[in-house]
Amino acid sequence: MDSRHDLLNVDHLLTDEERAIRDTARRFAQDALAPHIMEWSESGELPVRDIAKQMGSTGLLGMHLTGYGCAGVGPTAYGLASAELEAIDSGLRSLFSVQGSLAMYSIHAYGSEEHKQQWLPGMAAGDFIGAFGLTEPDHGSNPNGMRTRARRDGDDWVLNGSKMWITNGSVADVVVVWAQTDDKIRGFVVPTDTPGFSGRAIKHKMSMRASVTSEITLEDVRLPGDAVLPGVSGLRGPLSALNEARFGIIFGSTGAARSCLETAIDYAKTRIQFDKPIGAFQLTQAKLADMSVAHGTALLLSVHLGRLKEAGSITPAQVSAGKLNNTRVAIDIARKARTILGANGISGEYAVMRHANNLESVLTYEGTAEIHQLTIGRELTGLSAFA
Ligand code: TGC
Ligand code: FAD
Repeated sequence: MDSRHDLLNVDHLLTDEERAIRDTARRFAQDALAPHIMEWSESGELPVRDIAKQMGSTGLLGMHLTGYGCAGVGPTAYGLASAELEAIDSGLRSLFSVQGSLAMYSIHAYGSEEHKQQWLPGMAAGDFIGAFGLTEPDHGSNPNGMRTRARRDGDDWVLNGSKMWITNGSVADVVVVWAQTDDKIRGFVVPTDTPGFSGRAIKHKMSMRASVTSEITLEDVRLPGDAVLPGVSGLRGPLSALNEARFGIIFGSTGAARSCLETAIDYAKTRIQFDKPIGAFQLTQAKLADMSVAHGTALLLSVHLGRLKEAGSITPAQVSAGKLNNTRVAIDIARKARTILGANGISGEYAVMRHANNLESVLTYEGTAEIHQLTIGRELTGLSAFA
């Protein structure tokens, strides 16, 4: 690794296996994704199935899960792969996160053996696309208030309600839908060809253009009794899946930050103003130095949290701290990089504005920055702002 990527030599803290997995993910991202990202982002059209197949055959989907065709790698290796995908685009990392950490994780952790056999191998291979339906039009930060409801009808379940902002919801084969029941919130494995299920892509996004984001409607969706995830009830189900995906974002956001930093350094070395490369001006160097230190410390924090996760001791407040810090750092680096590129900073020819716009979503989804502040505040004071 050169110092543009890794000023603090965080690479030194990785095992050979972690480096090898990171390098495989980097090669895949550079070869299969980077050449197309500008077109996908500008058109707002993402070939999800094709990309999922390629991610699957590279062993990326559900890579931190064990069995059922999943690679079973450690948390740090999973995080490093996440960063390589997000170095291309946060939307591509979203595809990876939602498939592996939200949809597959929920089925892996809480599904019946039949659910696992039916869905996980195909999802790991990228043959089936998964989505995770928690957010509703009127219930984002507070999913506890959700109105989607599952009621018993004989042996069946019947679901009614709507979900909003669901990544891949309109292109998925299966959606893990969270719904109120008489016995708390429960998760349901919903094949999208079930009558009454419909998904519609949300258009006119200024962020995450290389990602499919959808609205889902459930109208008398009738499912067999065994469609419910038997292993969990209450908000603990979706929140534990979110813990996995938020962990991926801790690393992932450093990838977007790294891409912006590299672009800014390259640009500053070659753009001449006042007869000098702009990188020779002290103000530009100050920006680059701050960006590099912030990126390096975010990466260090990621690896530290990865080690805590490996040891099984990471807490939700620590995950919140990582997600809060690293998404803020990444968006700040993207915005600083944008200034260094001047007018070129707003051009799609360079990745920085695309990353900055994507990071607005990353700051909001998987728990907004404010929700993570309040989670940390609750840990520090023992007082809940949500109660
Ligand atoms: P609270 O009373 O704290 O907890 C309820 C139950 O959940 C357990 N729990 C957790 N379990 C595992 N991991 C965590 N991080 C957990 N946090 C809480 C807790 O132990 C309890 O279990 P039990 O068995 O005792 O009932 O819940 P609360 O109502 O106070 O929570 C409030 C709050 C605001 C923290 C929570 O509602 C929250 O996190 N809201 C944010 C919602 C959110 O993040 N939505 C994301 C939707 S998915 C998405 O954005 C995908 S983006 C696409 C992509 O990833 O690329
Ligand atoms: P709100 O909850 O309405 O919040 C609005 C503002 O109020 C925020 O600043 C928030 O921090 C603040 N606020 C709310 N409550 C408090 C409080 N108690 N104290 C202080 N401030 C507060 N969801 C899914 O379920 N599955 C997905 O796959 C998915 N993919 C997504 C993809 C994209 C591109 C985006 C943008 C979102 C996605 N989401 C998904 C939804 C995402 O999780 C929600 O947008 C997020 O949880 C915030 O909810 P909200 O947008 O309703 O904002």
